[in-house]
Amino acid sequence: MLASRDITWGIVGVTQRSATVARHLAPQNGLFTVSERGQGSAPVRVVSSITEAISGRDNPEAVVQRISHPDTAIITLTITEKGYRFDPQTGGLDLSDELVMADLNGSAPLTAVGQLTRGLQRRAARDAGPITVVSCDNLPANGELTKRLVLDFAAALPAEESGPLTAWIEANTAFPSTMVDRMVPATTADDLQEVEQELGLRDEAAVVAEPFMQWVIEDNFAERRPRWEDAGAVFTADVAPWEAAKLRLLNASHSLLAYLGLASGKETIAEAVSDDAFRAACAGLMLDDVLPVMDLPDGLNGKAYCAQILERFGNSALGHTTAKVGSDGSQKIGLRLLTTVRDNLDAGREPRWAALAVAAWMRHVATTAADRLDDPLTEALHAALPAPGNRTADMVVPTLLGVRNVFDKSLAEDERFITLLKHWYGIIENGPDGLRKEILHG
Ligand code: CS2
Repeated sequence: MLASRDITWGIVGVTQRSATVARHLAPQNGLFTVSERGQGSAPVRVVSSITEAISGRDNPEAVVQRISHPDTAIITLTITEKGYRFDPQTGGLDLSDELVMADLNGSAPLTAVGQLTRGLQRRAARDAGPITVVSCDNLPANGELTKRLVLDFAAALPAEESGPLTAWIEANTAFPSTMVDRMVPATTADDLQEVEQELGLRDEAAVVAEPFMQWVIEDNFAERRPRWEDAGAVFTADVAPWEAAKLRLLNASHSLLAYLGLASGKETIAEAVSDDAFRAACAGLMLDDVLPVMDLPDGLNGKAYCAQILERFGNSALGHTTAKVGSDGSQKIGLRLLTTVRDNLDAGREPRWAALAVAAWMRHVATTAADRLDDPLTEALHAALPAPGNRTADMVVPTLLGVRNVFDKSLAEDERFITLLKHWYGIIENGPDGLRKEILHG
């Protein structure tokens, strides 16, 4: 049931690297179910907002066409951190990325930023009117970042194209920032089976999620928008403190749990957080390392927010895997953890728990074979590592700190941080019992 009863809107769904979801949705006329798992779950729901599903990899032209269509008013992006292809050192578009270069050279665009900018370029040519781009990913100032990447792409085009396109983007687009929060693990074969039993129908595109959901959106739209507030979205003038709280408290402790779990054979986040020591480490990260160095949004009670996060992690009906949350670490730890490390060091404090998370990530990288490490920087990370027989704390920590796509120079050279990382790395290496002891009594 549509909360706003407004049926003039619909969604064209676009998949990026894998065409699977588009392939599953097409024969179902875009219909799919959402099943909540855990306490307070609502009954299974059929969602009918998707009018068309396109594989952006197989049909980039259709994506460009859609973006330029006068009926399109809003583009939302949920493409994960690595989908943006930005250079963490500059915050700008990574112009050395092969796919970005190909998109700039005029081939059918395959990157999200390429498709978006080419779509805007055609929209300008068609004079199809203003449009809003809404990033929904876990990145600080995700709206500003997306705008910057689009403008970087436009600026890298030949001068006769880039000038007019940049001017059109400045005059006709809005890029509000948002904070989206809902844990949605990858759907498994068992989930599909369960949904089939509940529904009496097979849904290949079924989505399983926790009951909790939150969407805070900067009230900055170029044109019309659906009444998302009728379904619980919150519009506000400044999303930044909400995003920061989510990234640095929820996502950071999610990553910590994932790497602690991976180091000790825990398959899910719920299993990891049910371990007393790991739960204490998470609470330590949030309460000792993060809350003292950050400003919370008005109206958010820090301690209650952290307690709620731990409770959500404990949802054992969800099956959120440590492998999934631990994937793409090179793209996540900077945003989630290193700001906290920096702020603590600057304040003369010890980022004990944030350093534990980074050390646990390093250990995960050093102990996972290159063909099994799920990370876009696997090649660079493994090239930096010492030979397998030499992967001790003293060897691994400095070599991984040298990967400039992850650590900036000043942090990589901070003796206090290096000492903490080596300390934790050595402890993790000695096995889960010692690790638990050190966390609880260290
Ligand atoms: C998770 C997030 O996979 C991850 O890295 O930390 O996807 C997390 O589940 C969501 O941000 C929750 O809103």
